[in-house]
Amino acid sequence: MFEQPNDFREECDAMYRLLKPLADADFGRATRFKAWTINDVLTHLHMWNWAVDQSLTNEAAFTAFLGGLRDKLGVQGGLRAFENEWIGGLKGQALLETWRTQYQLVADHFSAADPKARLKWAGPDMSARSSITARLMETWAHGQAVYDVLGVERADGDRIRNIAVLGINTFGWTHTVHGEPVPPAMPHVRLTGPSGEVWTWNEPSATELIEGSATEFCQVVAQTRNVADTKLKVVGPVATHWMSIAQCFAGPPETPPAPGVRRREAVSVKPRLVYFDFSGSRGEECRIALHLAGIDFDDVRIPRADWPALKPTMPFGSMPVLELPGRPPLAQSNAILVYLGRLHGLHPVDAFEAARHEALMCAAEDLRHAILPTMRMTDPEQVRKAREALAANEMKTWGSQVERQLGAGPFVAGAKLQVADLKLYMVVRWLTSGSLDHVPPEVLSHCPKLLRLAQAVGEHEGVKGWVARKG
Ligand SMILES: N[C@@H](CCC(=O)N[C@@H](CS)C(=O)NCC(=O)O)C(=O)O
Repeated sequence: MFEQPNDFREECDAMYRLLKPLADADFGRATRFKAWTINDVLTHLHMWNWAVDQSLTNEAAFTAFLGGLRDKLGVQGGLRAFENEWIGGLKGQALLETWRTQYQLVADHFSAADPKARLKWAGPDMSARSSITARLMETWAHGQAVYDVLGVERADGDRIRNIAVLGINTFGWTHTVHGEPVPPAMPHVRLTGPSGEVWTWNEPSATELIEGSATEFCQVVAQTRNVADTKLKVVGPVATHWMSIAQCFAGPPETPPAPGVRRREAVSVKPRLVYFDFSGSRGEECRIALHLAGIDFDDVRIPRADWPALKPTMPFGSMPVLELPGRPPLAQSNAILVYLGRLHGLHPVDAFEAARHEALMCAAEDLRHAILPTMRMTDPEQVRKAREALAANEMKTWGSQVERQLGAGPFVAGAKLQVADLKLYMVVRWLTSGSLDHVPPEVLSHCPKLLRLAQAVGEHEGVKGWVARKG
């Protein structure tokens, strides 16, 4: 087992998550990479993912594909025209799903392969490890244009170390492909990875040196940014020249983009709260918190039918998930609420008081988890018994326990609404709504403070504003 197939899968999953909420028409948007559309990028990645899979699992099919490609390249309008014909008009979400199915196969097949196995490719044969690393690099490099056109700052993982290594290993190739002699000594390279880890290569040197963000180094060697558009510290003639022509990919010499040409579009990127398309439970409490915090966010609602495909790409296979520009996705409703609460004055500053609120929020989650199995039962009689038992025991006990922890109110902290109140409100609203079969709406009638809290949240101007806004 080697790590690159999984790194490849994670890079693809991240882009899948980015693209899944888009409308079909959005895939036609032209990027800053040779005006390729998002459809073009996915088609290109998909065809070569398919090809690498053939190379691993069915060499004869790969050879036939390559022969066909070479025959047609001469008579057709180049590789893009070939790829367009190959994909047969597939576009938008349908293309996205096809790309996803194939990248998963590639990741599965390479995970089971011998990393040293020699595989055929368009250029010289490569090891399985190099082949899948090249697919990771291609996905990441072409992905940059997609993130850029959508105005999203990508949250990289340390898996980009694979691309940095490719950049280092292609120092000689970069010069050779440009018809230049390879300098006898490489500059010292010192990069900081996305996690803060520092990676170094070659002998320390103050006179030939490249230093800075690993992401920016990878962008330069993959030619998705001009070095002048980065904050990399580049010292010495060898380092300076290398960074001006670096090319970590095969093929003829390519000229890096001119300064300023490849960049993130200046669209204002809103935070996104991703959840199912209904106005309750963990998603709704996070939406209300965002609204109370005054944050303009995209309320992304995932249709049930799309969930099975998205589930494995979520941090914990569940929603809600909060996506902030340049950050990895944040899951777990309590973590989201506390994060928002801390930043926007909706959570106590005092550490102990904050922990007390968090305990109430955890208890609300415990109760939800106790109810969950009854949502999956199919036998009506079994549901009835289980719900009646819950109403008589866990729900009553939970209500009494929370009640004991409430003060003069109306909210947990007194006069000021906090995220813990939103959590309790959403659970109380659910239990007392009559929508949970066999749970009487009076189930919490022994908890006047808790009921008053829920009423006060429902009557809070900000909360009412959110509800009214959603109609
Ligand atoms: N502990 C998690 C639980 C998340 C959770 O179970 N979410 C439900 C919706 S409320 C979900 O995603 N269900 C679909 C699934 O698990 O496949 C949290 O608080 O966010």
